Amino acid sequence: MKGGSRKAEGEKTQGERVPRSALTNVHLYCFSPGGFLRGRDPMEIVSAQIRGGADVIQLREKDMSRRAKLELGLKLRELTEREGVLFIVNDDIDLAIILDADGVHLGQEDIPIRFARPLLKEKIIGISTHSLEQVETAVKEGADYVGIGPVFETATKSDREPLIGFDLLSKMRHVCSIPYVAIGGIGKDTIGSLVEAGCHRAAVISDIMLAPDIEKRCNELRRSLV
Ligand code: TZP
Ligand code: MG
Repeated sequence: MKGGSRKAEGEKTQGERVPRSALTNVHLYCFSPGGFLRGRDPMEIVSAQIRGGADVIQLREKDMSRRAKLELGLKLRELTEREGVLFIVNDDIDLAIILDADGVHLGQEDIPIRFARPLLKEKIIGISTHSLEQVETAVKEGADYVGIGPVFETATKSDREPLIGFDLLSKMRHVCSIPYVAIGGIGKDTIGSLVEAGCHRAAVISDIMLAPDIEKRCNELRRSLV
């Protein structure tokens, strides 16, 4: 693992599986390339994010067959385990179990936590939320973290919910007892206002995928969050 600052936090050692409690130290939440691949090597994109300080890699591939996701997921599992980075699978509980991922990320329309938990046991369950009510429900039902957004306009998710507003984002540290990760339109030009609102965890897709130097951009973003 290259992230010296993360090692200094004393949480992860190379080659050791990352515990669920590592969520506390998550700042930069990153993704597999999805629609941003553009002829590049997906593993190189993810490796660059990890070198730049990604704390989480989520396998999020909306247009891949499950077989292709399995194949990419096997490589990502190996890489993230070696580097001491959390590995989360989007949407697909079966695939998270097959890959022995650290957890799964579920949306409001996916399988509810009460059905997912018995299958996932100690694994991490993250839930996408878009309102205070959804946050409270996710916490009550036993989510390990929530995603909260979209914070800003984004072209990455076509079926996105309305923007959550800074009122809710600023309130989150008082009303949400589990780690929360802001998402939607976050990048080098917007991350400062997130931190001003008391949020130190961000999930970022396009700003990283479209950056001329992915490692450098991740490094900048992560340094803004701590
Ligand atoms: N959920 C809410 S907004 C979003 C998701 C998955 C997309 C975030 O992508 P970007 O490019 O960082 O705005
Ligand atoms: Mg989903």
